[in-house]
Amino acid sequence: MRFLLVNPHYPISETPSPPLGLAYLAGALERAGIEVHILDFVVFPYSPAVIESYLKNIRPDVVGVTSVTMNFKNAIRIIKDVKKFDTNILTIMGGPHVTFCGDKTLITYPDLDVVVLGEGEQTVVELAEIIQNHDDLNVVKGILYRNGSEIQATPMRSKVDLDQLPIPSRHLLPLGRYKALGMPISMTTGRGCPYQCIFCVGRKMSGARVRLRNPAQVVDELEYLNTLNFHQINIADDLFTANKNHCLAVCDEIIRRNLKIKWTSFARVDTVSLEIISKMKEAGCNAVSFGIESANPKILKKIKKGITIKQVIAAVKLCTHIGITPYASFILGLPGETPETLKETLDFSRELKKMGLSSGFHLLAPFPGTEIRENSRQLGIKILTDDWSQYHANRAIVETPTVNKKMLDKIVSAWEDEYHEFLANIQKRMKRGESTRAESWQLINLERIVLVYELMMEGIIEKCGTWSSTDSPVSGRVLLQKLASRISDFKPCDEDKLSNTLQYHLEQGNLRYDQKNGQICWKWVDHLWQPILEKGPASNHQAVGGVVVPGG
Ligand code: B12
Ligand code: SF4
Repeated sequence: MRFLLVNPHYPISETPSPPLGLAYLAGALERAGIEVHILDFVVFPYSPAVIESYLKNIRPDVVGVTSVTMNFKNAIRIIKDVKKFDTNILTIMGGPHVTFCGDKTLITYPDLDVVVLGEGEQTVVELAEIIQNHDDLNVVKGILYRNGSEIQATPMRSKVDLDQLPIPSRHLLPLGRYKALGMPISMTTGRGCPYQCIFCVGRKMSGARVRLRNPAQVVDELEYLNTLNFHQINIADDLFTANKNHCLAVCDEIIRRNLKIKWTSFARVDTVSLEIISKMKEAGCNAVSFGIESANPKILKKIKKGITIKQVIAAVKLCTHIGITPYASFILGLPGETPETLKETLDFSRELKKMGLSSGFHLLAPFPGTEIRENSRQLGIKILTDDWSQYHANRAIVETPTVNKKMLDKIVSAWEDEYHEFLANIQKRMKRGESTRAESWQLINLERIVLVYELMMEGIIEKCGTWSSTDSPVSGRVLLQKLASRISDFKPCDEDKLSNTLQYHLEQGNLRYDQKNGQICWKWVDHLWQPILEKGPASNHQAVGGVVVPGG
């Protein structure tokens, strides 16, 4: 029995982390003795031919694809590729999109066989057993499947005990690529959120009851992640500060072990206090993200956010006082939004900026499963499209009676222009030698990320990085110059910038070369497998039939 799990493409601008959900599923499958591979199109180039070559080499019995709403179309394209290759492969999909529109999805896309609802660790293991024994799918809880022309639903599964789950199988993920792109790595200390924000899917996925992991095991995992040298670790709990005692216990354990770890987390402005924020700071937390959503009290009430402007200001002041960077997320286009409330929110974010808060703005995306979508009419929201690829929250897909798409899109375009001007301004001052070190670093880093992403997604190192060499042994610097020159012959670019970027990644251990059998071969370091918390040697996840598959 072999599983192939796939992460479909979505843009780097969303600062993706290595797909934790897939690593959890893989952990559960591996523990059950089932062979599993992961293919990640966020950091590898996608094409039907690539999928075909993986399928030929791995020969999976089941292909499972994850998706959020905005990359659902990419996910379904992969499912179609799989069925085109072999109709006998069972195709399954899970994640926060299909969990809430599984029936419709199965009806619309006959190539998809099964939808897994909610948490998938136990479900995939049971599915594997059922398929192996040729039993009926109806005994597997928490799925939707096609039975002739009918869509069958099995009873819901109760939520898992987090301490019973295996450590996520991160050795199967191309962590090195995420690290080279400067993305954070994530982990969770608990799942669930007791609040009721009407635009949120997270709470519905993980449940209103907060389930917590043993703090010592949490810190074991943090300690392991720290050895991987990502520039940032993100605690991806829906709400890390949901349970004060747990939050303090995790921090205390980090402090007790004297670990020097930089991490970030999500919080609510009404769940932080001097005690919590000071302890988080002492334990290495350097930034906290708050969902503020709107400055208008009536809107906050309508969306059941349950916070006040006074609490927002207090939380921001508290963080800056203690030395933790506060971030805020606002949503525009919420129920009750008017031109006046938009101005109120934008003005408020400017006020908070003066206090040291950085803000990110999203436009409302009414995801399947949310109260805001289900009750859109009563809430005065007009949903403009069901084209899921538009649900990225960067362009308007809803209107209120007084705020139309044009008004919302204009605000976003203005921010985008402002951001580009900001970067152009640093560039100008950098050329004149007037920029600060931090500004120059910010720009250089951004340019590096863009270049590395292009190199990865166009497969340039793979195309240009292998040549025969009879000279022995040649220094790394010479080989790097040759690589840069081969790349710039292939893809016109600034050779100095390219050389510096390659040099940087060689030094950071993100890029490496082998010199053997008369060949030089450059490659990205995909896997950062460290045996600290793993369950034994990585099994057969390396080269399969000439194609290097993720793993090992
Ligand atoms: C941390 C987080 C992030 C991080 C890291 C994301 C990442 N990919 O690593 C950051 C900040 C970068 C981020 C970005 C975005 N996020 Co986010 N994020 C979360 C958060 C809080 C936790 C996700 C997580 O790590 N959960 C823990 C893991 C273990 O669970 P999981 O991934 O859901 O996987 C489990 C199940 O879903 C299921 N499953 C998942 N896939 C599959 C596949 C198969 C085959 C099977 C069988 C089962 C299965 O089994 C897994 C194990 O139990 C969730 C809230 C939530 N609770 O879902 C929102 C959430 C997933 N994010 C959301 C959104 C919208 C986004 C963005 C699109 C932002 C935007 N522009 O609006 C981007 C897109 C990134 C992406 N593709 O995930 C929405 C998704 C809603 C939707 N329907 O699309 C959520 C639900 C929050 C919300 N608004 O309600 N996010
Ligand atoms: S507090 Fe955060 S996780 Fe909880 S329901 Fe609101 S938005 Fe969702």
